[in-house]
Amino acid sequence: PFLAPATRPWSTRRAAVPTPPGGARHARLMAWVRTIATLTEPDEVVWVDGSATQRQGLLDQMVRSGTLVALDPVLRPGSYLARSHPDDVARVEDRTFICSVDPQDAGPTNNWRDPSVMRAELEGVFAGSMRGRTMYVVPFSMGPLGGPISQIGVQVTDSPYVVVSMTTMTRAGTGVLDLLGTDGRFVPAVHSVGMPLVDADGDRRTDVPWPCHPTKYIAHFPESREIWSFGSGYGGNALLGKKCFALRIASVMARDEGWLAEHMLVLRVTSPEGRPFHVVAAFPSACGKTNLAMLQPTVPGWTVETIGDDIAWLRPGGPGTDGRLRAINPEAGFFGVAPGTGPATNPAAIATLTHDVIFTNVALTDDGDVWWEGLTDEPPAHLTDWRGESWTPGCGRPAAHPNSRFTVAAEQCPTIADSWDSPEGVPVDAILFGGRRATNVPLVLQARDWAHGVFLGATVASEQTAAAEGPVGVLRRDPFAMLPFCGYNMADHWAHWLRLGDTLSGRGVPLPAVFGVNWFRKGADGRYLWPGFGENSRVLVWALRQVEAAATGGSATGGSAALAVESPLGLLPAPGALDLGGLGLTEEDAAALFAIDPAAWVEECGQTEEFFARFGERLPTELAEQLAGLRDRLGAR
Ligand code: GTP
Ligand code: SPV
Ligand code: MN
Repeated sequence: PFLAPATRPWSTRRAAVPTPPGGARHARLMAWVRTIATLTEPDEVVWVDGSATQRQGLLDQMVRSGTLVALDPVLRPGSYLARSHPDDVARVEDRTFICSVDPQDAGPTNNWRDPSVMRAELEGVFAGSMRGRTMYVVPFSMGPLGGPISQIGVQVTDSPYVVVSMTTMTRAGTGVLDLLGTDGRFVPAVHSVGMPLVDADGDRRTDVPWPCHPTKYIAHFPESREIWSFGSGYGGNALLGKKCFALRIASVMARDEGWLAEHMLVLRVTSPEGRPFHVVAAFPSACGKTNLAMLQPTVPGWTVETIGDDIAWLRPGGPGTDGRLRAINPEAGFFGVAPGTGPATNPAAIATLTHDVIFTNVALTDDGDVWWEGLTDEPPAHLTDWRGESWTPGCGRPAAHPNSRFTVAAEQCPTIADSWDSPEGVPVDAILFGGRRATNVPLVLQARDWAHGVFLGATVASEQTAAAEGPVGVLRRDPFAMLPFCGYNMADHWAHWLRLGDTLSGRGVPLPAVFGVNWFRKGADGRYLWPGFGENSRVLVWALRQVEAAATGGSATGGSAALAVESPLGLLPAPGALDLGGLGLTEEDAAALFAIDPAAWVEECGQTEEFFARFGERLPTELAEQLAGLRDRLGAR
C-alpha cells in the first residue's frame, strides 16, 4: 500500500482512526489522534503495539521501499543500514523553537516564537502533509512503565524509520495505553517528514528512500507541553521522546515540579572494597557520554556498569528513602555516535552492536557489513560510503558521516547494570561537567561547594561537534551541556539548581559532589595530552575517593586534604593522588594537563561576564558572586 497509486484524490479521503488494541478508552487521546489525522490527511492510521511482529513488518517494508539495506544476516543479524538525505544528518538548532507566551521564559539562548503565530504557521505546514502515507500512533513511556519518575508521551509520525527507532529508544506499545487508562496525562508529539505522496490535485508521486523537507520546524510549546516536528527524519529532530520531550519539555515540567531533566549519562562504579557509587555526567553532544557510560576501567579492582548514556531525570527520593537525589535513564536504547567507536576505545559498544542494530549514515562493506572511521585502524579496500557512492581509501572523503549513529536496545549492552531500569532510580554520589577544550581547562577539578558546582555547570564551554548543523570546532558556551536542550530560560535553570541544593541541604540530605573534567586538552603540537577512554577511570577513582573521604568526615571542602589541593579554579588532585603511572606521559605533558594560566583565566572570566550579562536580572546573584570569587582567587581584582 505504501507505493500503490491512489484510487481517489486525497481531498475525498478522510482516514478512519481505528480502535486501538484494548479499546478506545481514552477519549482525549482518541480526539487528538482524529484531529491530527484530519489535519494531515494520511491514507491510513495504525496503532503501534510494540510487538516484534509489527516491528519486523515495518523493517521488511522499509527494505522493499529502499529506506533500509538489510545487513548480512550472519555478520550482523537483525541489523539494517539507513542512508539519510545528505541534508538531514543532524539536529537543526536554528530551526528549533521554544514557543512560550513570554519570550523571557524562553530566554536569550533559545529561538523564541509567539505560540499563536507558530500554531498558525504549523497548521499550514502540516495541512495534508501525510497524504498518501500511513500515520502511526506510538504510545511511549520515558522511564519504566508506571515508575514514580516516569512520564508518558504519544507520538504520531508518518515515518516507519521513526517508529522502529522509537520502539528501541523508548518503552513503546499497548502497555502504555493500559497505563494511560481513561484519562491519564500524556505529552502529545506530532511528527511528519513533510513530503506528502499525493499533491493537491490528487496526483501521486513516487516515494524516495529518505523523505524530508528543506524547511524544518522543531517546535515546543512548554506551557501546553506539546511538540510539533516537521521536515526531518533524523534522530534528535524526529524521535520526539528524546531531546524534545525528555529534555526540552521535561525540563519545564521539572522546573515546575522540583526535579531535573538533564543531558547526562548515568553510571555505577564499584570500588575494590565493594562500595557502589553512582555518577552522572553532563558533556555536550559528541563529547564522550556514551564512551564514559560504557567505560572499561584500567584501574585494577574497580568495575563500571552502564545505566544511561545521554539523558538523566533526577528527583529527590520520596518517603521511605534517605531523600537523596536519585537518577533514572528515561530511555530504553542508545542512539550513539559511530565514528571513533572501536574495540580499543569502546569495546562494550562494539559488543552491544553485534546484532539487532539500525545504523544510520555509516559505510557499507562489500560483504554486507558496516564500517566507520575508527572501527578498525585500516579501512577495507572498498566500501559504499554513507551517500551510497563507491569509496576507496585515500579518496579524500570520510566513508561514514561524522554524525553517523547506531540505534540499539540498552539491554544488549554487556556492561548494563542490573539496576539500570529500577523505577526509583539510583542515588547520585557525584556530578561531572565537561566539554571539549583544547586549552585552559584542567583534566579534573572539584567544586568547592554546591553553588560553585552550579557555576562550573553554568560556565561549560565546548568546541562544536558534528551532532548539530553548524561550524565544527568553534568554541561556544554550552551551560550544563543543555544549550540546545533547555526548554526555558537558562538563567532560571541555574536558579532551579541552586534552589534544589538549598532544599536538600535544608532537609539535612547530603548533596552530590560536583567535578569539572576535560578529556580533550591538547599540547602545542595538537596532540591530545590525555589518553582518555578507559583511562578516564583514573579520574573517576580520584573523584570517588574524594566522595568517600567526605562521607567519612574529611575536610570541609568535601574531601580529604591529602587527596586534593586548593587552586583558583577549585580543588585539584594533590601531587600523586591521581595515578598517572604507566601512561608514558612526559613530565611536561603531565604538568600541562593540570596547568592553570592565570592570564588566560582572567580573559575567560571576561567572557563569562559577557555571557552572564545576556541574562540580565534573571542571573542568580550567587553566580555573579561565584565569578567575583574566581577573579579574587586569580588575583584579578
Ligand atoms: P551524543 O550522543 O551526541 O550526546 O554524544 P556523546 O556525548 O555520547 O559522545 P560519544 O561518547 O559518542 O563520543 C563522541 C566522540 O568523542 C567519539 O568519536 C568518541 O570516540 C570521542 N571520545 C569519547 N571519549 C573520548 C575521550 O576520552 N578522549 C578522546 N580523545 N575522545 C573521546
Ligand atoms: C545529541 O546530539 O546530543 C544526541 C543525538 O544525543 S540527537 O538524538 O540527535 O540529539
Ligand atoms: Mn546527546
